[in-house]
Amino acid sequence: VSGQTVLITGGAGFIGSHLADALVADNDVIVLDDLSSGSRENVPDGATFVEGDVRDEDIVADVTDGVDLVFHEAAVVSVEQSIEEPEFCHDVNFDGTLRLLEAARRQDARLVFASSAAIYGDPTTLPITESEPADPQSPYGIDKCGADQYVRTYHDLYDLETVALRYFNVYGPRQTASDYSGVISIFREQAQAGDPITVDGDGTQTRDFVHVRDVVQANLRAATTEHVGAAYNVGTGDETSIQALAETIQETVDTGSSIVHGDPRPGDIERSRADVTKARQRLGYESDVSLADGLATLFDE
Ligand code: UD2
Repeated sequence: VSGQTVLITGGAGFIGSHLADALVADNDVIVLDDLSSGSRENVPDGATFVEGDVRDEDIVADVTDGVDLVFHEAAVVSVEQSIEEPEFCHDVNFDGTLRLLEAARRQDARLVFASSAAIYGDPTTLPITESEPADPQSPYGIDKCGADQYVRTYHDLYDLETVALRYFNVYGPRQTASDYSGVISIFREQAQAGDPITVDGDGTQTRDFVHVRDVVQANLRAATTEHVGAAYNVGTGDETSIQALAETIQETVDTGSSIVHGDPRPGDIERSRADVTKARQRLGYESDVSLADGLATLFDE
């Protein structure tokens, strides 16, 4: 990707800012972010930063004027928060995506969408292929599911170049630890403080943890692929239980943290593991970062 005008929504956030880093040298990068979870320092020098919300039609019209390519990463990322505030999450995750699609249609810009493995709910078979029936179990999953369908249908209806990337559990540098952030950043902070590591339920639930570097790679490939109008899983193909994750982090950080078990989370998915064959074949995507290596570099920082 070079010589393009690129909008990254959520570009001050965890995933979007890594994408901005990868693109800023060779493209005109515009970052739209409301700083609700991202921060200004994440935005690389050379990118144009606009503070604003994807729900705001005027701002979206402004920042998309003249763009060639949109990476739509802005979202409420927490499944838990979506259960507490379903309407708010719907406005951002569903309506926000539709707004960006309309803007992309006006500009005839390619749009790459941050979809999610949450759309599959509890899958009927593992590993999960893209043809697994969608059965989301949370407002978050429902909105990502509808938005993912919209993204692909905009290709069919309007011949817009769109790609939906179904992220599995993304982790890496700049993922902040809050009540609503990803489990690795939460466990890391707990362990570093010597506090108990809080496993929800018995910890047998599994996830496919994919490093943000792999997610950036998938996005760059999606930006140039000819295989548009499609959805692709972005994971590693491995699964790790939350209990095993807690133990690894406990041992790595070694501050004497205990592991405690709380109630299972409502709407929590039992097992998740990506089949990444389609992304490999059509996008040339290959996961480069194992969980062991990804955690090692994270804890070296
Ligand atoms: C993550 C993403 C979501 C979506 C999905 C796709 C985040 C915050 N959420 O949802 O956006 O893309 O993956 O697969 O990145 N857990 C604990 N203790 C804690 C926190 C979590 O045991 O303190 C467990 C939790 O019950 C769950 C697992 O860890 O089984 C992962 O939870 P999560 O919130 O990191 O991510 P998930 O899979 O709900």
